[in-house]
Amino acid sequence: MQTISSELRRRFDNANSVLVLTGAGVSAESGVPTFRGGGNTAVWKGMPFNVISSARMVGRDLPAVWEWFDYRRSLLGTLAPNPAHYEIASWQDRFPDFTLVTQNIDGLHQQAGSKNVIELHGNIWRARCINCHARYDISNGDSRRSECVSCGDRLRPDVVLFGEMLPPGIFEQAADSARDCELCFVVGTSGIVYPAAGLPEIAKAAGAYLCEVNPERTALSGLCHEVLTGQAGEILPMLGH
Ligand code: BJW
Repeated sequence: MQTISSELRRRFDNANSVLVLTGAGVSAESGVPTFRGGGNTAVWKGMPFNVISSARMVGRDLPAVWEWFDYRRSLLGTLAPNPAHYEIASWQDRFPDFTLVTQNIDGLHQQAGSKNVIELHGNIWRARCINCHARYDISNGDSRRSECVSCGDRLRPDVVLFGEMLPPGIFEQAADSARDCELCFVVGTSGIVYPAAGLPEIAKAAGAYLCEVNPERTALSGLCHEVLTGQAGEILPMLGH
């Protein structure tokens, strides 16, 4: 059974500024498949996710990209936040300076009550015009329009695919918080997708104490001061209580 070290307990109890970086693993206990390590989303109709979730595929076959995201929205519509999401949401009232940065596009942190979430890779519940970049909420019901009201061009999912830039300023905002934090948690990410995976390095270089929460070792485990081995929904509530 994983325990919390006295060093981490002391730091957690006294911290002013805390940053949490989450990845797909934080939603795994809600039933959202991760990208790496098995699950239904790793392959879609014979295509690996890094092929279908790519800038190239938007150019080549936008309807196929929509089919993949429509399927994932339909799955997500049946799922709910888990204890890890709720625990992280409670930390925004616990620490004077708290930042949540997520690579996830599922919106489950917000559903659990987290505010001001920095979403590095966009949100599956929004569409965006490929021409004028107007954004549309597509969280209500199954229907979504396929053309932009403003300019008539095609819509695409408002998410960051492989080979695409992050939304302007968003990484810089996360990096500023990483530079300012005393304690940084890296939860449920394989830590191989950049620039997100660079945030813990930035935090450590600025003097933060790094703690990973993951059932498996990752590309970032060696960088962390402490590794808590286990499911986020079990480990994180141990910290808060
Ligand atoms: C649990 C658990 C439980 C299970 N509790 N844990 C520098 C070097 C090399 C390459 C690059 C570089 N900089 C940029 C690149 C290229 C690329 C990249 O990083 N490639 C790497 C694969 C090498 N990056 C990009 O393209 C980014 N853009 C960019 O950098 O722009 C500049 C540029 C432009 C053009 C050319 C070059 C540069 C954009 C990245 C966008 C990522 N998009 C995706 C898809 C989003 C849409 C969709 O959902 O379809 O985002 S990819 C996918 O990976 C998704 C995730 O957010 C992201 C990270 O995955 P994550 O969250 O870590 O999940 P998993 O599945 O990998 O891991 C789950 C973990 O959970 C595991 O560790 C489990 O053990 C754990 N777990 N159960 C806790 N209960």
